[in-house]
Amino acid sequence: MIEEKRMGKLKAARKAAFAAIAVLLLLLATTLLPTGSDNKAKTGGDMLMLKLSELNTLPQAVNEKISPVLMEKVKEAVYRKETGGKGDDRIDFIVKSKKGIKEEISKAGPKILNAVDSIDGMSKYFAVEAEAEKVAQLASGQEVIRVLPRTMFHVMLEQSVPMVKADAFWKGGNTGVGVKVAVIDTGMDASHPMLKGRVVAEKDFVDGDAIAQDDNGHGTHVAGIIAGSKAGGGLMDGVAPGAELINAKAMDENGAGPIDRVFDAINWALDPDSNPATNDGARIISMSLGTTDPLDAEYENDLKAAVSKGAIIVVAAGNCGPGCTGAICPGCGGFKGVTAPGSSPSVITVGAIDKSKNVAYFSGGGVYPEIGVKPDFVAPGVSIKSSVPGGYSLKDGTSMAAPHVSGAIALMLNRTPTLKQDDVKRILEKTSEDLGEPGKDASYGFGLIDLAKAAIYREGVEFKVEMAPKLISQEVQKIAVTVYDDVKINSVKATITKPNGEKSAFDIPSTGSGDYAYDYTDTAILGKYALEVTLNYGGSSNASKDSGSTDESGGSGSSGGSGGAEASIDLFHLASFKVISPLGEIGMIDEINVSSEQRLSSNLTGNITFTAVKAEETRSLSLQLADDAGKIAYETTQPIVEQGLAILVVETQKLEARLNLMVDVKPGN
Ligand SMILES: [Ca+2]
Ligand SMILES: [Ca+2]
Ligand SMILES: [Ca+2]
Repeated sequence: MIEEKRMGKLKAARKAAFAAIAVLLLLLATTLLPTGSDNKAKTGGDMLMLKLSELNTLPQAVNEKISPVLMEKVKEAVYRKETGGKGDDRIDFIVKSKKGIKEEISKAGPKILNAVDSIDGMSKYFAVEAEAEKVAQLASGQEVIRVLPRTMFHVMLEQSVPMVKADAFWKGGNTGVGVKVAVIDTGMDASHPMLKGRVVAEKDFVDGDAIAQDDNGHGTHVAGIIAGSKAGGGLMDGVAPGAELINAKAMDENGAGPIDRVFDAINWALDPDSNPATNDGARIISMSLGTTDPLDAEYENDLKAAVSKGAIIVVAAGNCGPGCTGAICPGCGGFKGVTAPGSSPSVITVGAIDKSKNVAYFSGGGVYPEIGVKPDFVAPGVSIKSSVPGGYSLKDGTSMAAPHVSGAIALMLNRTPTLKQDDVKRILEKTSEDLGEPGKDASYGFGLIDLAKAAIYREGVEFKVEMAPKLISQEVQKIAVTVYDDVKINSVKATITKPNGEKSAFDIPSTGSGDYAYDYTDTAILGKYALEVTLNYGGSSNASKDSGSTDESGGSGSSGGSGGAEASIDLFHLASFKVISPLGEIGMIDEINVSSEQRLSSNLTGNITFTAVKAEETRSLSLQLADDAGKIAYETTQPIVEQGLAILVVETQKLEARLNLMVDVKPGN
């Protein structure tokens, strides 16, 4: 609700500011203005300064609700107005508020352009048009959460599919069938031979109707890269020719669209029939759009909400790369780096490379505080051939690179439907071809996605290591490795780091199909042993038949090679086990918890608990508490019986006894 009382307070605050500044300006005017300068100039100056000052002296509670980016726009508009500059002082902005207060917002004066649920469904975004000054008034409304810029996105401008090696998935029968990919763009020509039968849902958020026609060409091009198919008579296949497209038109014929429309499109794409019980929502949201404006944290939360609802968001890195100079990259206006929302940590960001795997001059990248390196990956984005209304055309841009990754993820989800965004990102990270500087870098991210590697990548359940978590000294540790998938295993190697830091490396030999076992006998030293098992598999499928089980792993750094040969992949499993004395764990206790406080004070009872290792054995436990000078302040010895969890109650008389616990378990009689 826009509260009248608060509005009153705000006006009062403005008046006070007005008075204070008026005095100050009078002084300035008399000292600084050249003599003879006319009244008009003086008045103009006064007006401007006063207005801007008002904005600078808003009550803190109001000011905090206004996005800094929007505040800059407000000041610009006020400046324009006061200096008699061209343009309207009415601006578009967004009021984020509790739901159901549309009327209150209307009453406050602005024209409501759009009303969209936030993606977490908890609040509402009202896109409004009003005088710039209304921003402060609206921010003072009690039910208003934040007043934000109406961030405008713009779309960014092919044999590229073989470069990401999509056929590795196709051969396994995974072409994206059953996976829905939403494309938030300029619409699609659904009758194009390449897209025939591929579009399962569409909505137009520009016209507000049910037909999301493409009046620009960009969306049809992007759609063809993701899920175009020869099946309907198309010239070529996209990355995931079996995937289903959700056509959400949020961008107009000029390729521009405000953020509320984009969010509206995302909300719809996640559940097109507005029935949570039906499974018609997009798993992947592909956005080849961006803005050079920073994205408000409030909007970031919506992207995060979409991901937590199970969506995987793929965004172009934008076309404001380091090679951009004025005329070449007209949309950048001097900005260099990754455009938003590509710059968001909540999305998978894609840059563009050419056919020689060199980063495109326009491909955005950078290292950002708290976010790290962007983009995350690169994909082909120079001279990409795909569908446009009425035919085909070549286009350049990270807009073309992002849909390669969206299509790739559709293939991955076809094979493993349970993958979430983090899983997908991790698998692509582990399998991408590192380009440029070693490791993740601001030009290439983790590198060029490599679906030949991703198609054979296994993790988790498919590779299991079993052994005893605890051993008595001199016992044999039996390490068993089970491989569940029908893949060619090159080697299973292990390294054990003993408690004294010594390492021993050995092969774990095969004991039958998918089974590997090794008896480790060097267990004399008490303590924790770290085990690392490295499973190497894959490699050229031709070589695999002949080489049998010999070790010829190319290592993790081996490249994809040519002719579609598969690279080998290392998988790691880390584990540890403990070797204890036959008498139990002398001097070692798994867990010690003081359940009261870290400092024991006078008359405080502290509970010290520890987990017993060997039951049915009586021990005694002595506990010493030392004071600041290191002196023993308290000492007790009590017999305890270890059965599961033993509890020792300690009472201390001394104030602030320090928690220098020295707990020593000795075998009892
Ligand atoms: Ca339409
Ligand atoms: Ca549904
Ligand atoms: Ca690199």
